[in-house]
Amino acid sequence: MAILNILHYPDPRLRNKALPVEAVTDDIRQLADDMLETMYEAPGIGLAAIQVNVQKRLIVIDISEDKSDPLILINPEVIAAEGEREFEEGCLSVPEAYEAVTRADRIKVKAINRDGDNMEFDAEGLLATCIQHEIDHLDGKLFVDYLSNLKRQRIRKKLEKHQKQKL
Ligand code: GNR
Ligand code: NI
Repeated sequence: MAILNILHYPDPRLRNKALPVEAVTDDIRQLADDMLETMYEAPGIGLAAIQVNVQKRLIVIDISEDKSDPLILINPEVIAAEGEREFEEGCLSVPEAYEAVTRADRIKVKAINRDGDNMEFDAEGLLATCIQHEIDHLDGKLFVDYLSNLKRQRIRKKLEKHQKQKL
């Protein structure tokens, strides 16, 4: 197990597009386990491989209060969406920024699990929000892209300042 380094906005590597996982190997399972450990340690409720600089379509999620419900989704896709829901989002790659984003409220998801089996399930509420947020990462998209230019610039300037202080 290992804690991985999480990239921070505006790192251009967060704009990379992730490629489909061709086969669920032990290496992929190891990456998923390291991502779960990294997510729990952060702490967060989701993490996409792009955030740890791996260009593969792999996300992990756990919205439980007690780390009891880890979900590993490989090549996840939203195949149906209904309704709208606004939720105050945050992102481990955009520390200390929280803003409302509107997304579908109910989705049908297709993915591959850690055993390499296809699966399909329905998600709603927080889980639906989180899955859409993570799939956006795989396409190089961040929640700040849904905000006004002004809000996004403010967030970017604040994070750039923090990063300079660390150098
Ligand atoms: O930990 C996280 N919390 C969160 C809250 C509202 C909407 C989405 C999220 S995902 C985020 C972790 C993260 O950055 N995943 O990419
Ligand atoms: Ni995020």
